[in-house]
Amino acid sequence: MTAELNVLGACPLDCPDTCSWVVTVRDGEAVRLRGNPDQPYTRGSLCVKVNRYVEHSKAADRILYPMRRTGPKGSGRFERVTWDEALDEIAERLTAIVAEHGGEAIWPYQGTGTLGYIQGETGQAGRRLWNALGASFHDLNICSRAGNTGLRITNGTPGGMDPETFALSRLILLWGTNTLTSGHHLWKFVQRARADGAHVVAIDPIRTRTADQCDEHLAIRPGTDAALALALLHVVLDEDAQDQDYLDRHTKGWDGFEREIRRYPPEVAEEITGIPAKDIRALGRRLAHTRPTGIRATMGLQRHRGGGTALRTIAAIAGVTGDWRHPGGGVSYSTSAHVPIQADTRPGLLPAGPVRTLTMTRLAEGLEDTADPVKCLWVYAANPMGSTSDQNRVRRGLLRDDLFTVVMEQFPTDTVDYADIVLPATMQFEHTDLHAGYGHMYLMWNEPAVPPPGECLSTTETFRRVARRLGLTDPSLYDSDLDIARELLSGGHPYLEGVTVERLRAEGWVRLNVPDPFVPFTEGFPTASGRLEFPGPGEAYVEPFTARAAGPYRLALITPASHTFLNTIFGNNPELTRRAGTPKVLVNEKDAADRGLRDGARVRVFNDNGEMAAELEISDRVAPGVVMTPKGHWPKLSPGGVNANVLVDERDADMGRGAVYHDNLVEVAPEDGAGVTASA
Ligand SMILES: Nc1nc2c(c(=O)[nH]1)N[C@H]1C(S)=C(S)[C@@H](COP(=O)(O)OP(=O)(O)OC[C@H]3O[C@@H](n4cnc5c(=O)[nH]c(N)nc54)[C@H](O)[C@@H]3O)O[C@H]1N2
Ligand SMILES: Nc1nc2c(c(=O)[nH]1)N[C@H]1C(S)=C(S)[C@@H](COP(=O)(O)OP(=O)(O)OC[C@H]3O[C@@H](n4cnc5c(=O)[nH]c(N)nc54)[C@H](O)[C@@H]3O)O[C@H]1N2
Ligand code: SF4
Ligand SMILES: [Mo]
Repeated sequence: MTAELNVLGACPLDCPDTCSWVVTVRDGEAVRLRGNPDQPYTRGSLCVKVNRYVEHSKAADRILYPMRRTGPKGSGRFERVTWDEALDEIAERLTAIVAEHGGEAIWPYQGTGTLGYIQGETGQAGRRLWNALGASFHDLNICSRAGNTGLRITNGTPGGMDPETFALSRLILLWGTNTLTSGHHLWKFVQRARADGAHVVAIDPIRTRTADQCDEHLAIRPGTDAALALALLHVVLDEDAQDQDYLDRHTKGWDGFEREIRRYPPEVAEEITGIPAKDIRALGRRLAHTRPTGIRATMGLQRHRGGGTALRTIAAIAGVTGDWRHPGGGVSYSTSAHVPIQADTRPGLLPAGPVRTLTMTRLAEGLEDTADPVKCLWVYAANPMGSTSDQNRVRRGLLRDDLFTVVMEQFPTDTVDYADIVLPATMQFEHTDLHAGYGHMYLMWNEPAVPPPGECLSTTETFRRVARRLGLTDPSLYDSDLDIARELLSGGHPYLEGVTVERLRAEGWVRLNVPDPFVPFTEGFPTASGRLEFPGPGEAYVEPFTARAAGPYRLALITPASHTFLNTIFGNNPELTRRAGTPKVLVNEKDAADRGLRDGARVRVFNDNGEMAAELEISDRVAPGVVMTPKGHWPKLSPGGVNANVLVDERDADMGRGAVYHDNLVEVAPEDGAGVTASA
C-alpha cells in the first residue's frame, strides 16, 4: 500500500466562498479533492466546477513550458524555449522599452484568476517589480468597483454583514445575486433562516435557479433597482415604520433623502421597474415590519450605468429601518474590506514616484493610445480576450505588431494566442498562498501539495527570476513566499491578533479575530461624519443605458455568471463545456414571435460592436425586452470565434469606471437572415 497524504488548501478562484479544501496526494500526485468538513463556511462541499479541479490540473492542454511565438499574432503558433531564452528575451525587450519610452509604457495587466495574497490579486503580486521598473499602475476595477464606491459613500466601507448572520434574518432579499450559482455556500444560512420562518425574495430580471427556490421573485427591469429601493422605503414611511431613533443618532442627510423617497410612490416605481405597484407595496410592508431584514446584493447589480448608485441607495434602506442594530440585519456585498491585510503599505510596494493609471475596464482604449503608447502588455491571471468589454477592439489592440505581449498562463486561452512570450504558471496545488474570502470572515492557508508539472513556476518565483535577469537589487524583490506571508499578517490590527503563518499552516483556516455573530457598525460608520450618509436630492437613482432603447437595438442584454464556468476558467474543460453546451441566448416568447424566431434556431445576437452566434432558447425566465447569454465561453471554442463580450460596450458605470456587462442593447435575428432588426 502506498501512503496517502492529506494537504490543506484553499480555492483560489474569484468566488465569495473561498472554500477550504483537502487535497489527497498519493505518490506525489493529487488524486482527490474535497471541501474541508471542519471549515464552518465550506462544510465539506466544493462546487460543480471545482469538483473537476484535479482533472483540470492534469489536463492535456496544460501549458508546461515557456514558449515563443512563431506564427502571426493571434495564430497560437509557438515553439518551446528554455526559461533562460524566455528570460533573456524579456530582459532585452523590457530594457529597451524602458530606455526608449519610460517605464509607463509597461502595462502590468493582472486579473482575478487567483485572489491570493501571495500569488494573486488581493496582494497585488508583482507590484514590487512593476514599481522598480516605474511601470504604469493597473487599476483592477473590472469586477466590483462601482458597487464598492457606492457603498463607501453611504457606509464608509463596502464591508457589511457577515454572511453567516443571514441565518438570523427574518426577511431576506437576494438582490441582483445568483446565490446557487455564484457562491452557493450562503444558501445553507438562508435555509437555516427559512427553517425559522424567514421569507426569501429574489429580485432579478432573470428567473434564475436561485429565484426558483425563493418564496417570491420580482422580475425587475435591468438597472432600475435604486428606484425600487426608493419605492420600498416610500411604503416604509407610509407605514410609519422608520426607526426614528436610529435616524437621529446614526444617519446624516435624512431630510433630503426623505424628500427623494417621497418622489417614488409604488405607482411611479412600477413605470420604471416594471414591477406591479401592488407587489412593491406588499414587499414594502414586509420590509416595514420585519426585523431583521438581511439584503444580499452582489456584483451583478452594479454592472450597469447606474450600478454605483444602486448599491449606494440600497445600502440606505438599512439606515431607515435601523436594521444594523440586529444580527441578521443590514446589507452584504463583500466582506473584503473587513480583512485588515494592507498589501500596498508593505515596503517596496509603493511606487518610487507618480505614475499614470491604466484602467482594466478600458483595455481597448488603452491599447489605442498613440500619444503615450503601451509598448509591453504583461498579462497574468487574466484572460482579457474572453473577459473584457468590446472584444473586437481588444483583439485589434492585441494584434499591434509593436506591442510586446507576455502572458503567464496555465492554459492556451484566446489571450495566449496573441502573446510573444508565454510563461507556464502553477495551479493552486503547486504553490503557497494566503487567502481571505469576500463572502465570509476567515483566512485560509494553501500549502503546496504536489510539485509543479513540467517547468511551471508560481507568480512570485517568475517575478523573482525576471527581477534577477534585469539585475534589480532591491532586496524586497527576492522575499520568499513565507516572508511575504509574515509581512502581510504583521499589520498589528486587532482582527489579526493571534493569526500567524504557523497557526494557519497547522489549521488551514482561522476566523478573523471578531465576535460571533459579527455585527458591524455598532459603534457608528467609518464615514467622515461617523454616520450612515444618505444620498441627496438627485443622487439616489441613475437610469440604465437600456432605458433609452430608441435605436435599432431593442433588447436589454444580461451576461451573468455561468453555472459551469468561473469567468473563463474551465471554459476548456471537456465535461464542463459539454454541460454548458453551445452558447445559448434566452429570449421571451413575445420577442421571439415579433422576430419570427423559433425555439432552438441558430441566431445572431448583434449590435454596432459586433455579433455572436447562439442557439435560441425561448424562455419565460426572461421578460419581454430582456435577453440573457452567460459569460465564460472561450471565444475560440465558440461558433464565430467570439463570446458575449463582443456585444458589450467599453463604457463606464457611474462610479469607479466599473464595467457595464449587463447594460447593453442588442438585436436577435435568424443566422441566415441579413441584418434583420425590429422596425421602429
Ligand atoms: N458559477 C460561477 N460562479 C461565479 C462566477 C462565475 O463566472 N461562475 N463569477 C464569480 C465572480 S467573478 C463574481 S464577481 C461573482 C458575481 O456574482 P453575482 O453577483 O451573482 O453576479 P452575476 O452573475 O453577474 O449577476 C447576478 C444576478 O444579477 C442579475 N442582474 C443583472 N442585472 C441586474 C439588475 O439590474 N438588477 C438586478 N436586481 N439583478 C440584476 C443577473 O440576472 C444575475 O442573475 O460570482 C462569482 N462566482
Ligand atoms: N460578459 C461578461 N464578462 C465579464 C463579466 C460578466 O459578468 N459578464 N464579469 C467580469 C468579472 S466579475 C470578472 S472578475 C472578470 C474576470 O476577468 P479575468 O480577470 O480576465 O479572469 P478570467 O477570464 O477568469 O481569466 C483568468 C485567467 O487566469 C488564469 N489563472 C488562474 N490562476 C492563475 C495563476 O495562479 N497564475 C496565472 N498566471 N494565471 C492564472 C486562468 O487560467 C485564466 O485564464 O470578468 C469580467 N467579464
Ligand atoms: S469556486 Fe467558489 S464554491 Fe467553488 S470551490 Fe471555489 S470557492 Fe468554493
Ligand atoms: Mo468578478
